[in-house]
Amino acid sequence: MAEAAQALELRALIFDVDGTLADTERDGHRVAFNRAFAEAGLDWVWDEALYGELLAVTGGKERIRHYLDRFHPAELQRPDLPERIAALHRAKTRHYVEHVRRGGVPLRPGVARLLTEARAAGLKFAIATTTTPENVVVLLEHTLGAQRLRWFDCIGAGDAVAAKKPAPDIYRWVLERLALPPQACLAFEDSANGLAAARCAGVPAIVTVNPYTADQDFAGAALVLSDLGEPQRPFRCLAGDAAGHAWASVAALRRWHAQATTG
Ligand code: XBP
Ligand code: MG
Repeated sequence: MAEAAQALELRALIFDVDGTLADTERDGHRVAFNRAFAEAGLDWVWDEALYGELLAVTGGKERIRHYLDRFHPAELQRPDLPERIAALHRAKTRHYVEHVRRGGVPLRPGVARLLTEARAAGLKFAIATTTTPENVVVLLEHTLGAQRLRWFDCIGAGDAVAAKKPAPDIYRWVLERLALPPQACLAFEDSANGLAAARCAGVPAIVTVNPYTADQDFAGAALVLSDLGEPQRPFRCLAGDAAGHAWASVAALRRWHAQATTG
């Protein structure tokens, strides 16, 4: 007799950062890149529309290289290219960290509430992001506080792995440290690149869209939502079956995880 697949219990939540925990890109990272370019005497300007296109490439250093390839290909011949990109990116990180320290980046709806509830329910937390580790730490410290930063068992970020999203490497790196199988986790992402990374690592994923990613293809997501929602401010369910829930609670996550892992 064929046995029904035994679904694994939900044990951990793995969060992307940029676009998922907070809307960091348009007014945070983009502005920081432009400040770094101006500081270096360069006339490179990434406006909102261009930045939306450049987001197809994850990772700031990789994004600068991609921009040069498209708009200033002669730059790629410079023998000091890796050092030049690294220096620009260090300056960009400094500007971004200053921006977050000034309180310039709030968490998205439902994030702080869900973390508090999920912590009380005994779920583990991890981060899987392509951004630089110090950007993650400063964002979490300035929004949740230093105490709650310690709620995260593992922060997988930036160059911890060679291949950034959509490659699954950062998810595999995190899963190894959590010592959990992918099906015992739920990922939160905002982009097709992030969803691809989670899915390729076998982690079911919920997508909360933002203006830069709303039109992307999220086939394979467990659920696509406008945001995580609050009791007084429900999310909009854009794809999938939210099973009657109107905000992401622990009960909702357990249900969505079961739906995603039992098919
Ligand atoms: C985030 C990124 C990052 C940030 C910039 O993607 O692509 O590059 O835009 O961060 P995801 P750094 O949310 O899919 O992880 O400049 O520190 O790389
Ligand atoms: Mg993201």
